[in-house]
Amino acid sequence: MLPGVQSHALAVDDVAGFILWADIILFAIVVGAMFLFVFKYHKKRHPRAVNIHGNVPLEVVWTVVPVLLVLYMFYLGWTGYIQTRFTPKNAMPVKVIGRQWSWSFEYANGKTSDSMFVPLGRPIKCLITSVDVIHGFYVPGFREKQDAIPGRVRYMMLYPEQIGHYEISCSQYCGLNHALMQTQLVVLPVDKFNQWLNGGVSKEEVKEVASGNP
Ligand SMILES: [Cu+2]
Repeated sequence: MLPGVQSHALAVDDVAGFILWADIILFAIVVGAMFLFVFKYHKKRHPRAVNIHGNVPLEVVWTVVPVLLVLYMFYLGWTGYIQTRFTPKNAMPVKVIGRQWSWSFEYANGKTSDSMFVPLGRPIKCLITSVDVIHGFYVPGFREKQDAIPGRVRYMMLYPEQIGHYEISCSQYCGLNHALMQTQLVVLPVDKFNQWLNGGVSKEEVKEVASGNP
């Protein structure tokens, strides 16, 4: 898995890790008990089967424990999710447009680009749409994705916390060249970003600035 590059990504990894370990432990308990019972209650040792009519404490335990586990998973997932739904006042809007088969980005001053450039430390409100079929705007390093739906604008928050280049791809199968629908999210120092936004430097130059990081 790619390294997570923002606190939200780490929250997602925490939930995935918790669920994975809960699964491994529950799997070991269930399969372990199965093998134990096959051995312990083999007909050689228990020639006569005994009928059991319920066990209230046991039933309470196997109801309450899974409910608590699932609620805790929900809590972890929810707290991570709301981080991506909350829009801070200083958020910068960037239009994200999906098409067969490329992404383009549009800034408030009308500048457009085929790679996404964002300044370090400023929340980015991606306003995501599509001009043809359904695409999925996906930034794996940030553990975030949002469908791009024709005729609708959906949003997704990004919190760039490290300078660097990050992969962007399409997460909805959208036709022949779906797999090639890739570009980059480039997180720049604020001054470089502003220079690029106002046409002072080329995208090759600013990409150079952010290289050396992931
Ligand atoms: Cu697509």
